[in-house]
Amino acid sequence: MKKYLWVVSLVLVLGLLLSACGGAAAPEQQAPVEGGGASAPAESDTEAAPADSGEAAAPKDGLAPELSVYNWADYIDEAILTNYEKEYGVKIVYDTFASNEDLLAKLQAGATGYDIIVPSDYMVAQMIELGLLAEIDLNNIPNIKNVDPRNLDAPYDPGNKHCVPYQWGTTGIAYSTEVYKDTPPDSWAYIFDPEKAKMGAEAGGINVLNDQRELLGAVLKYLGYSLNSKDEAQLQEAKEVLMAVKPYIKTFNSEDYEQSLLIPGEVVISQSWSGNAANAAAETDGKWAYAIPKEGGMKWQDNMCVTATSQKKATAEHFMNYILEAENGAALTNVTYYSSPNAAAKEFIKPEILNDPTIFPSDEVLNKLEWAEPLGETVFLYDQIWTEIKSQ
Ligand code: SPD
Repeated sequence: MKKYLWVVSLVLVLGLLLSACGGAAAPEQQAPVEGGGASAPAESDTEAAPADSGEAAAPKDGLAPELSVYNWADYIDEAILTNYEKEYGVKIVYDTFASNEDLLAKLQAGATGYDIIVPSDYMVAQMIELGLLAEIDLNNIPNIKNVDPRNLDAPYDPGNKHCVPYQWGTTGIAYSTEVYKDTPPDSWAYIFDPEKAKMGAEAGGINVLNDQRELLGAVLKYLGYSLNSKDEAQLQEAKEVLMAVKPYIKTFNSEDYEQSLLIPGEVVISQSWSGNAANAAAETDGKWAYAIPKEGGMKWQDNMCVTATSQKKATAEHFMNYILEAENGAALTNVTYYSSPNAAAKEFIKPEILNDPTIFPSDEVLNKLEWAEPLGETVFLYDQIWTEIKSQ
């Protein structure tokens, strides 16, 4: 927090100096500012820098020439970015992260080059508390009307003062239907019980999400506890469970594990987000399937938010409004296979996706699942246990 304030002060002082020299551009046209030694996303780092041949068009309507978006891996329809660039002349610099904690660490290290970020529910609350998010003006995002009211005004951001919904989903188990044809994994035991984990390892391999809230949360559910547990004994027990199966875990991967599901024999079972699993199922004609364990798991919603350091709030709000257009909301889900919070998008979503209960689960299934909540001071215990698990 202190470091954050220091960086903000530095940016303000630099801004004042520039305007005193008469050389400052209009706020929406300033380039991202680097801070604290952390780098802003370079174009060569981008996952989906849209390729546009020829001269870039001038930005329309007073928009900034460039906007930086920092999102989860495998979570965009690249055509949306290209179309936005063509339509509005705003170049999108796109970069990805692996977990909410990685995103937070990046911002806390002083990176100030990101305009739009996509944190999940509990992380939105944490970031608001840390002063890392700007307030947005919903008058500039009229397509908010397209969003299902059930996805708005969540406890982590009352009144959507900082963020608007992007996509939502669940966390469960993706499994090879060939390997697990007689025993579809209906329990986290298939990953966290040493005997079953050994079998998964011998059959090809187990992947778990490289995400501390997700992985510790799944073990806590397996043990019959809340995934928001702040009880030290329960957390130590969860750590022991993980340490016992660690030798059988082939990869801790939450970024490109979907690709590894498609390589025969690479992995046969994986802790997975619903959309990645549904994508693997579609791409393999059902050689992969998805199950929500009987002990329950996590439901979550990711959100588009503007960073407190962004100099391009109006352009960021314009882009967020574009994503919330019905056709764009549908295009996102048709590519990512995650659930859409956009009610108006539903008529454009492919029927096989809209009717897939792993992508749009019933209320009965959703009621078995828990939202992750901010952990307060206990976050340090989670950090410590996570470091021990990863390093031992
Ligand atoms: N591949 C995209 C994954 C998005 C997952 N975000 C939600 C994580 C909640 N813990």
